[in-house]
Amino acid sequence: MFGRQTCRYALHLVFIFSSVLQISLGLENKSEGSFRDYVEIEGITYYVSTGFVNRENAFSECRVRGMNLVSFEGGQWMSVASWLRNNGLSNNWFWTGGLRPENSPTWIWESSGQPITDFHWEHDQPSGNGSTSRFCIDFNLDFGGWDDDDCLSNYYFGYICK
Ligand SMILES: [Ca+2]
Repeated sequence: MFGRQTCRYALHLVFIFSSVLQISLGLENKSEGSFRDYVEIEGITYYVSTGFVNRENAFSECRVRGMNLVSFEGGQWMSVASWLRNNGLSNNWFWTGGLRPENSPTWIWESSGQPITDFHWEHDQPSGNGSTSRFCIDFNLDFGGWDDDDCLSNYYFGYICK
């Protein structure tokens, strides 16, 4: 009788501890700005993920969803940046679909092949000028905007599909 009561008490404690653990893990995720979902911004559907992947996998994650890594045309950079800030994701790194092909001086949006005309580089970027490698655009709003990295570099960032 006593044993069963003790056992029930112990199970109750385990339940409480696991609830507390789930709550604290949830808070931790939130403070790290963890996010993975489809969002609509100014009438356009994006998929935003803070999961850490290299450029190649970011590209294929978007293709799997029938989407492309994000391009920013018109006022889309401003509206997406504003959405990210409002959702606590201004200090996350994201891969975009912007790149400069090998041996080319021209930055393009990979999805359309169109030259990029409106840039939002960090003050000391792009740093890959002079390299003949294929460079890809990523960004972090709190760092000040766009950065360029070798597309084959093993940087693990979030990504945005469109
Ligand atoms: Ca750079």
